[in-house]
Parts: sequence; structure tokens; C-alpha cells
Amino acid sequence: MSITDPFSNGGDPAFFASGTEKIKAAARGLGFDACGIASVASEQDDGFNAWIDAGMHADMSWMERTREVRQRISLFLPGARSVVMLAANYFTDPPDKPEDTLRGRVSRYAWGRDYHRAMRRAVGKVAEVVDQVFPGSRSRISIDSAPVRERAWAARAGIGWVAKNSLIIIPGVGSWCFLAAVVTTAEIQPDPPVPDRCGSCRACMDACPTGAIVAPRVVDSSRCVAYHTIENRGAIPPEVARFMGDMVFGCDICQEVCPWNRRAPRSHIRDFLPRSEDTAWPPLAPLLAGSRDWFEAVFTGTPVRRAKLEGMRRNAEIVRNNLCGGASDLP
Ligand code: B12
Repeated sequence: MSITDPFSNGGDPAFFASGTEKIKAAARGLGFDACGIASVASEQDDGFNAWIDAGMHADMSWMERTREVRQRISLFLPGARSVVMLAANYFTDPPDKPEDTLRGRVSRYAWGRDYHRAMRRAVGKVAEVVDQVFPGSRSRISIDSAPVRERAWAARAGIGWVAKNSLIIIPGVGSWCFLAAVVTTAEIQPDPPVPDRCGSCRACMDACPTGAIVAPRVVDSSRCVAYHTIENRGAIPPEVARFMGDMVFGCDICQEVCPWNRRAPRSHIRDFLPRSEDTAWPPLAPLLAGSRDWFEAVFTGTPVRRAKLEGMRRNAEIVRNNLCGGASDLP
């Protein structure tokens, strides 16, 4: 992220404002698009248990193993009182798709540098500001890197609402954003929640090709193309595979059709710009051939690494079949 040092900004009037304002000014200065605060007292059962009990986490057994801590933030940080939620917009334009060879599509969040790494320093800086503003407090951070339910906390912190596709929509920004949390023992004035503005719209539910959004805000991972192409380590069932189209990693359909994303502002974070046309539109041939050198050269440092070469090869085989059946000369 574009980092500026909040501590060097002693002349900024925000520096003299309340603790909350200091934290928010630091978050803005560090490049975050939204920052809100939730009280740990707002934690309550919002359906997470039922989601796990229904097996909607599919084979993500790590979610079941950590279900307790995901529902009791004080198990993550003893004495936790507040959660500072941060969001960073990653919406960028796609590079032009070369028409030279058969290519798949990678979902937008994975075109640039891996967000876990890109955001870590800036999130850590916000945590430092929190610790400094509230002396004696302790904090821990999560950037999709710890058993912290970032969407539930983002809703409680009032930075956006949980949309029908289950993603957080931030007013004026949309849903193309990453979330991160600073959990702290400090008692900080919480922000009010943002009202749900999905109304009667069901565009995401109707557009999902596999019917993975089984009810408003409820995604069944075992039907979700994002789950199968990123997290599933086994075979992808044919009833999902045939709807993957050219999607070789992740899926953006439920965000692309969302009216709140129509006027999404461009991200100002250089790390999230597409690395190359191959990261966004990877040619299928080197994936099908299992070329490790090519894979490392194109995807090292991006979220695509999570699927590993083996997973991407499996996905590429499906995409080749979807695009041209058995009629391709590719390996
Ligand atoms: C597991 C996981 C997945 C799974 C399951 C998805 C799912 N919908 O749960 C899979 C692999 C399918 C997945 C896919 C994607 N993911 Co994901 N994923 C996660 C992860 C690690 C945990 C989510 C989880 O706990 N799910 C279980 C549900 C039941 O719990 P929940 O998230 O807390 O959400 C529920 C509550 O908020 C509750 N709820 C409903 N209304 C209300 C109202 C209030 C007031 C409250 C408090 C709660 C509440 O219902 C919500 C939905 O069921 C988070 C990171 C994290 N640590 O939180 C990222 C995360 C949710 N993923 C993210 C992204 C970007 C994606 C993809 C867009 C990637 C892609 N392009 O392929 C897709 C989107 C697909 C989709 N529509 O969900 C972002 C979402 C950012 C945002 N704007 O919301 C996160 C937050 C990562 C991050 N740090 O940025 N993901």
C-alpha cells in the first residue's frame, strides 16, 4: 500500500482530535478506504454455527476446527474490547486480453500482489496507533490470516452492510475491497451500523450459475466456483465444472452484477494493479503442461499461489473443455 507515516504528521489537526479520530485519520493517511470501530459487546450468534453445521464450509476443515474462536473474539485476544475494521479498495481495470491463444480468467482480487502481504505493514501501523492512543492496551491483527470473522466485524463496525452475496458493500466504494482487523483490549467509541441497502434486488442470487447463494447472505461453498477453484484440493464435481466457463481461479459474477458496483472508484493502491496480462488472463498451455517455472514466474507473490500448480492445472483442464470440448490441440 502507499504508506505515509502517521507519526510524522504532528501538524495535522486530526492529531489533536479524539482517540477515534486519530485512528481513523491514521487509517486514511495509510491509504485505507474505510475504517470503523465495533464493540466486542456486539458479538452475537448471527448464523455462523448453523452455516458450519449445515456443512457449507465444504472441505475447509480449518473453519470447523477454529469455529469456537471465530465466534468468541476474546479467545483470539484475551480481554478484547474493540475491533477496528479496515477496508482497502482493489478495483482496477483489467489488462487487454491477448487473442493469441486459449486463455482463462483470474478473478480480480488476484491480479496484483497478495493482499495479505500488501496490507500487513499498513494494518500493523494502525495497530501501533491504537496502542499509542490507548496506552497499556494490547492488539492483534488479522488480514484474512487469523480466525477472525472479518465480514461480521465489518458490519458491526459500520463500514458497510452484508449484501445478499454475503460480501460487505461499503457506501461509495462497493464490494471490491479487502478487509482487515485490529482487535484491541482498548475500549473505543463504536460506530453505528450502516443500513442494508440491497432492498428487493436479487441480481447476485439470480446470476450465480451454480445457485451457490442459497438464501440472502448465505453462500454454500460446496456449490461456489470460488471455493472449488481456490480451496478444493480434490476433484471438481461436473455440475460445478460445466458452469466455470473460462474461470480458472476464483469467481466475480456475484460482484459484477451488483448495482452498487456500477460506479466503483478505481483503487489508488499500486500493489493491486494487474501484474501482467498473464496474471489476469493466463494462457492455458503452460498450465496444462504443468510448467512450474512459468507458474512461479507469473504467480509468485499473488493470491493464485494458494491453488498451487496442481490445482491450477486441474482448473485449466476444465476450462479447456468448457471452451472447446475435445477439439483443442493443447496438451
Ligand atoms: C471462507 C471464506 C470464503 C469461502 C466461503 C465464502 C462465504 N461466503 O462464507 C469461499 C472460498 C467460497 C470464499 C469466496 C470468496 N471470498 Co472469501 N473468505 C472466507 C473467509 C476466510 C471466512 C468467511 C466466513 O467465515 N464465512 C462463513 C460465514 C457464515 O460467516 P461470515 O463471513 O462471518 O459472514 C456472515 C455474517 O456476516 C452473517 N451476517 C449476515 N448479516 C449480518 C448482519 C450483521 C449485522 C452481522 C454482524 C452479521 C451478519 O452472514 C454472513 C454471510 O453468511 C473470509 C476472511 C475472514 N477471516 O473472515 C474471506 C473473505 C470473506 N473473502 C473475501 C473475498 C474477496 C472472496 C471472493 C470475492 C474471492 C473471489 N473473487 O473468488 C469470493 C466471494 C464469494 C462469495 N460470494 O462469498 C473477502 C470479502 C471482502 C468483502 N468485501 O466482503 C474476505 C473478507 C477476505 C478479506 N480479508 O478481504 N471465501
